[in-house]
Amino acid sequence: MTKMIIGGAQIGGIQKAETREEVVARMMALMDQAHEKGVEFLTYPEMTLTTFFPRFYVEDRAEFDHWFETEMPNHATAPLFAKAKGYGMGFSFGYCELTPEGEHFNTSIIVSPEGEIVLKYRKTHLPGHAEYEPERSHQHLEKRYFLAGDTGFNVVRNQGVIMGLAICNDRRWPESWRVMGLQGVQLVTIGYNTPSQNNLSKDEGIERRVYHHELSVCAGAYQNSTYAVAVAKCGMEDGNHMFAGSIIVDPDGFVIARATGEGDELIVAEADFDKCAFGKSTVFNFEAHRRTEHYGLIVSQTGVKEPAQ
Ligand code: ING
Repeated sequence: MTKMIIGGAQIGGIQKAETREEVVARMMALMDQAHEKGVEFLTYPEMTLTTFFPRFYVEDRAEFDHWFETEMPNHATAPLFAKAKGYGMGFSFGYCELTPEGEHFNTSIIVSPEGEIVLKYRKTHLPGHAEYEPERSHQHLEKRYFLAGDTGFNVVRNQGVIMGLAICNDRRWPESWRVMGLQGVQLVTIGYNTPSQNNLSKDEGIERRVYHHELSVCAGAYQNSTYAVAVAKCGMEDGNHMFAGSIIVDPDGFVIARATGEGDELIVAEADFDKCAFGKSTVFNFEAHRRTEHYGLIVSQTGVKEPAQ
């Protein structure tokens, strides 16, 4: 497979009161549109099934277990899996996972056209904080409700393409991209829920945050010569705004499709995965150009250690 029509299914705000079934119906409507446009692989956002509940604080975390899925597929999502299988369409989407062992993860999966989960990824980079912090304009408690992911950044050959997963904040960390790049990734699918304002700096407007989002995805795609689909859950959720800006980026780091609104919206582009090969064999021929003997600090050191004087 060298050419494929790929799609991004941007999802507008999901209110607290919205049921899984209502959300899945919205997802299936976008899948129908995608099928009509010949989409063969469709990416949905992070936490596609629920509102972005880490904006709310609860003392007893168990109160929020109802936001999590204990099995996948399940009663609510089975129709989505069936529709995709009927269309012969692969897809990825994010949801909150509660394991039988009681672990809570921010998870995304890739599902093959045959309806099999061929890759599961648990979000590595959890932004925000674990305790209520009154100085913030709004809370961002992913560190309270999720464990840091234990899967790492793996790839899978799906539909003849080497595909990988990242979730939201992961896109800001070059390590996320490079670990997949070192596995030959040709399509990185990313869902995100990004608040439009910085909860510690009211001066950072939405434009700067959208710029950082796009900068991160375009840089990651270019520096690893891979396509990327980055899809938002966005718009208003119970009075809280998250920015849109869903994009499809080619292996040279150029945006080739972009959402125009803040609601449920499909973006589509034709990917020619042979285009990945040129960058991987020239500018980003890792084997020819990387000097790993000088990269040790990236793995051996977590935070910054400045020189003594
Ligand atoms: N959201 C945001 C994101 O990384 C954030 C949090 C925004 C971190 C802006 C840093 C700067 O897009 C999630 N859910 O990770």
